[in-house]
Amino acid sequence: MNQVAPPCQNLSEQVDSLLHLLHQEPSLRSQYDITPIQASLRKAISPKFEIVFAGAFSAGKSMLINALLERELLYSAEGHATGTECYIEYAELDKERVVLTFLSEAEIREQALAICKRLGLAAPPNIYDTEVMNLLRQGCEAIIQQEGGESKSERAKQAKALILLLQGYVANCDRIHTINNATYSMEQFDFANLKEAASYARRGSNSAVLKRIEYYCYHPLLQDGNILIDMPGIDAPVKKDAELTYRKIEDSETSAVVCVLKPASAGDMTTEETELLEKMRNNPGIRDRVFYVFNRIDETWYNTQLRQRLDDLITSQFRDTPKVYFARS
Ligand SMILES: Nc1nc2c(ncn2[C@@H]2O[C@H](COP(=O)(O)OP(=O)(O)OP(=O)(O)O)[C@@H](O)[C@H]2O)c(=O)[nH]1
Ligand SMILES: [Mg+2]
Repeated sequence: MNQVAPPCQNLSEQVDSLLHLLHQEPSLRSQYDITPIQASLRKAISPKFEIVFAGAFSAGKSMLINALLERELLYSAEGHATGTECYIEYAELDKERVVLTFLSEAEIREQALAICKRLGLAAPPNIYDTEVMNLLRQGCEAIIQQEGGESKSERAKQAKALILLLQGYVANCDRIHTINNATYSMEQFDFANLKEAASYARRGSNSAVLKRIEYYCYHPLLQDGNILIDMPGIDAPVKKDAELTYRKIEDSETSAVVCVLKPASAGDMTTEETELLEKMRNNPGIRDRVFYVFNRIDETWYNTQLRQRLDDLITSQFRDTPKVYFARS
């Protein structure tokens, strides 16, 4: 009797030949985006489980990841702390490392011109000219002064974002390439450990020009292909940071989302948190893979009034959700 081959044998070749056939048929070729198929194939062959941590700024996403990994890896602080996508993947103890990926000059220019447009500043053809940079910086400083401080209004926040972007470019220009995203390992930066790299990438001028940072670190939690992804807050002052988080949640590579909420400390959810929840619940692709964490529970537990408000919130808005966790990181 013939033995039946297991269905996943030669999966890669089988999928490749199907994609090849698809490509040969002109009427089908342009209709299908093969990227999600390739992503699924990669996952099937070498299973990776990308877990995205999303939520408002200061909800405690980075600290929760640090608590899970039992080490102070990610930069965590009051205010807006994380400024770039952080991937944390498994490595053997003696092979721990960090890889930093920078934006390209073209991407930085595109961002700078988009902010100029929003601010109504004249968009110059060459933002990398020293004189143009000085003029832009002065323009932004004048806006911040008019608005009464760098976080006083949306306009002031945008002006501050442009200043950080230009500062980040000047500080890192020898590492930034024209079109490509340059990558560097921690040795090239002289970082003694992963934590030093995390501190370099905290929100500010460096993070403004970083595309992502990958930590390869040892922890049993990561061993089976789990990748933890820390994101900037959904209400981060720089719009592109928040957009990045929304895009990542909907990315075909994303396997699960840990939604870190902070009403535990205030009793209510913010507008941005409600919006995040609605977007996830309306997205059939991810809504069954969202876990809710009520962080900062220590600030609620012994306060009867806050605890009652949190209970009310959970019974009214998370009634049908079996995956609710309380955390103190
Ligand atoms: N009391 C209390 N404070 C916490 C808890 N978790 C985090 N914090 C504090 O909250 C602040 C913000 O924590 P982060 O982990 O940086 O918050 P985040 O969500 O990563 O913030 P962004 O990176 O800005 O989006 C830090 O000063 C932490 O010490 C908690 O469970 N309880
Ligand atoms: Mg953070």
